[in-house]
Amino acid sequence: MEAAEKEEISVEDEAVDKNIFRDCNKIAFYRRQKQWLSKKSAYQALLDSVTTDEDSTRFQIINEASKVTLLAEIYGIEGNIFRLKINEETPLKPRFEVPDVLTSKPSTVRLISCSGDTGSLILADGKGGLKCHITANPFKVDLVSEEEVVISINSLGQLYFEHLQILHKQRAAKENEEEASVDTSQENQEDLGLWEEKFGKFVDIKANGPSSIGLDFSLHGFEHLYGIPQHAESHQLKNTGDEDAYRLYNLDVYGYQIYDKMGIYGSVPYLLAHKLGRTIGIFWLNASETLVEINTEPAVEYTLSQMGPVAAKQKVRSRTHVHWMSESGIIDVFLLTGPTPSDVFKQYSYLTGTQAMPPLFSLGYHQCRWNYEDEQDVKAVDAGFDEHDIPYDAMWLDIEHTEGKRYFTWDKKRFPNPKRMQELLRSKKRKLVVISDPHIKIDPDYSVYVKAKDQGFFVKNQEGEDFEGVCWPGLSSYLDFTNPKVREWYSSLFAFPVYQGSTDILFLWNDMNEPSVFRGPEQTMQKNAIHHGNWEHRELHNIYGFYHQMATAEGLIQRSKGKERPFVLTRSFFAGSQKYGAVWTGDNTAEWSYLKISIPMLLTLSITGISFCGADIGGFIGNPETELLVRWYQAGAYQPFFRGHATMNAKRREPWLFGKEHTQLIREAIRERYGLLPYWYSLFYHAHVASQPVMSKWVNFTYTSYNDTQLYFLLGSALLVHPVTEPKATTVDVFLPGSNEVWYDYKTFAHWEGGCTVKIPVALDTIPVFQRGGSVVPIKTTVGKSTGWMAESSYGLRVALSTKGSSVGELYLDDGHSFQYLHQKQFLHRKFSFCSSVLINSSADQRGHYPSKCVVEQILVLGLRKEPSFVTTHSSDGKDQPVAFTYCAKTSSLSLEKLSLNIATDWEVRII
Ligand code: NBV
Repeated sequence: MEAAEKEEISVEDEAVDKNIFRDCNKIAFYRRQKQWLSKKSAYQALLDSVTTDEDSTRFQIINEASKVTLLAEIYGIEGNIFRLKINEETPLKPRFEVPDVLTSKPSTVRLISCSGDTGSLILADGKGGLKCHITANPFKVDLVSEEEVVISINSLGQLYFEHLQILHKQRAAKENEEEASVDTSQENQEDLGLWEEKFGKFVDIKANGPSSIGLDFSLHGFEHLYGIPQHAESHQLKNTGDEDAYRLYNLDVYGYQIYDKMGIYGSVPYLLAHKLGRTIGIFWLNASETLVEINTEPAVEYTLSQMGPVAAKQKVRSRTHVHWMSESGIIDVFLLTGPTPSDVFKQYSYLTGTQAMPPLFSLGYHQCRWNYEDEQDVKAVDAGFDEHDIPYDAMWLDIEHTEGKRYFTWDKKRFPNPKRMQELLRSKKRKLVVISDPHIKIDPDYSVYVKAKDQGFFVKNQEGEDFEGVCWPGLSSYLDFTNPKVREWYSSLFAFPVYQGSTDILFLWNDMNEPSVFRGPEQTMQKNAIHHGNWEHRELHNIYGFYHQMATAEGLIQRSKGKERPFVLTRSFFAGSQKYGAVWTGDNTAEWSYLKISIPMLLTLSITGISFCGADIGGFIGNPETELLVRWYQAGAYQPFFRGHATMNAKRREPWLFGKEHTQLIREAIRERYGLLPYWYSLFYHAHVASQPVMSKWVNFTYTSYNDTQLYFLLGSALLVHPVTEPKATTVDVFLPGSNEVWYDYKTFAHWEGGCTVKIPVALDTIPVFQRGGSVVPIKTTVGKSTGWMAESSYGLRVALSTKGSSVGELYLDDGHSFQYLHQKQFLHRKFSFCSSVLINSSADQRGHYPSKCVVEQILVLGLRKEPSFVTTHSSDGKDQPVAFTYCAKTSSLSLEKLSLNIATDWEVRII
């Protein structure tokens, strides 16, 4: 690293300097909302102003104090979604509405206005399932399902809307404006930060003045809430009280503090609430800085009357209040009414899109380090994997592979022949992933800079000049990805002839895209920097990284003329980033506590749409002790994005550097991952087409039957993983959910009934994994050097029987890299079902065809109580063939080996 850079950030320094970052009380719009709300001035809906058209119902809302009218619009959206928009009726200038996140204009369902007395209005979706009850004074909206109020809006009266004003000084200069509605008593109060806000040495001058918004939602009967990543916090959201809101503000926080609600790299302003019989979601579509307070009021039972023979008891359901506050924009909120978790996932993905189908290689193991020094280093590390018989799929190059951090270039000394290096990797059926950050070095000899500058593609400062900030290359300008023209141009830079030295095995990594600006306020861009359309950075800060990844993914698709799936990893993200690739949890630390926190962090990302997520294996900062590294590989092998990474001054930690025994343990963990790839790929297909998260905790089990404090998670609905996250562990208490379930230890085949905690003995080679009875898991029976070597290898099926003796499962496969599955339906989707002692392989989707010669070679049936007399296979042409089998009475398991049943055709295995 160059000396100048060292001055900017000390990579040795592990503790987060909290003075660099603001907490709620240092955020002016938060203080203003709190102060104003304490005065309790209510809004009133003017229901005689109601108008209805095909799409929406509109009416005015007025606040007695400010006298400014707001316009509310309520939309019914296909699939049991309600949308409420509130904006000023006649704002001084347009307010920012987040573009590009909704996948298309959502189809509306006409809401019919039913009865309602003078002070209220009832809207129904026509099917009678859901109603929306609007009360005029004070303004409140109740969403009612089956006569029960599910969500109330503004029942705490926290609707807050700062109308745009003319700056007092300007206004005073104008004539005839005495009656303008600015509250001048507030203007002088500097600490309210209306036009100017100070933080340390930074002053944020607000050309548009205060523009903050807020609204409360009461979720009736709900006490379990999840979502609003990204925080290094527990999966279940905690009560925040009044002073400790979850902050959504994308920031580069090196070695972020854990169990903390401060904003880190990405934001998804979406949360889910779950109770017996209903799951709902609230999606707050706003890209400015946002704070969320959560407070649960427990259920209370009280005596209504002491009169009469029996004192009547009344129970008030518990409810959780969610208070959203954003610095700017409009109120645009989607209420997803479920009722099942699966419905909510579909409703959310209907709005923001589903997880991109990853290329198969990207589900393998990734080897990264800041930095692999040069071509020789890459070659040696690559060879190390073969030498130690450890599979891996992608080698990663960090910022030093470029010519002075000029992205899209190569350091000529270190990487004199990048194509040669990629050809070596290609010959091993492996890939290369390189970094590309959004800051562009200011250098008149750097063509990317010159072209962007000439075309006016950089974010601007207040003076209308290119914004300049310091980052890795030194003084840099930042591409304005919010401009579609910039995205189009950036995408074109990935074309093979333009990106010299790149080949089709090169994929991308987007870092520092919060954006990270050294010496900037909170290490990011000033809020009054100017973007395309003259919007201030404050309006769209949280969506900057989303656009960067979008443009990169688009570039990779275009370089292949639309044929190949991209792979792009991003650090910063927003709602909908799942469409563009994978996300990781940034600069974590090589400590046991960070291994632990990776589990709730990834769970939260997964249920908010971002299934393809992971944490740096081993911890980015520092040097993990060997045991921690092994345990981290074991956990990471069962998490969606699986990459080892380390910072520049950490010791080398390729898997074979820790002695034979530990190499073997890491090898084993990685091999387990590769063995399960058919299951992983099928789960991702399910996420892609049916919106279901790959990793989850309570989705298949209600909250009454799950345990938030324990660090386990489910992969799909078949596997439960409880990684060992304690040093020197000899046992792990594993909670197995679902009182009607049976769970089988993946290795020993021991089984337990669900709904209880079991003590599992663990050694250093134990990864506690359990298969749910009732599931079939497809695996590969042999593991290759990389996913590419395994395309033709045989399958195995692990059939774990339910208490009723049945099970079902699926397998999805295609070429693993192109879009042919989509355009030409070149895929296989098979269904396996076991019932009445017969296992059937049938088509799950007749539309798909893929000429696979692969066979099912092994079948393992767990939970078979009786030894069979014989086993036969029955093919679709009517032929029966006896099969040799081994039955183990102790573990109630049946094993069939050396089968040769084509995966693509229908057949049965009959156990008699
Ligand atoms: O590009 C260097 C690193 C990268 O290795 C890491 O994964 C990112 O999270 N990057 C941050 C910038 C430097 C961090 C100190």
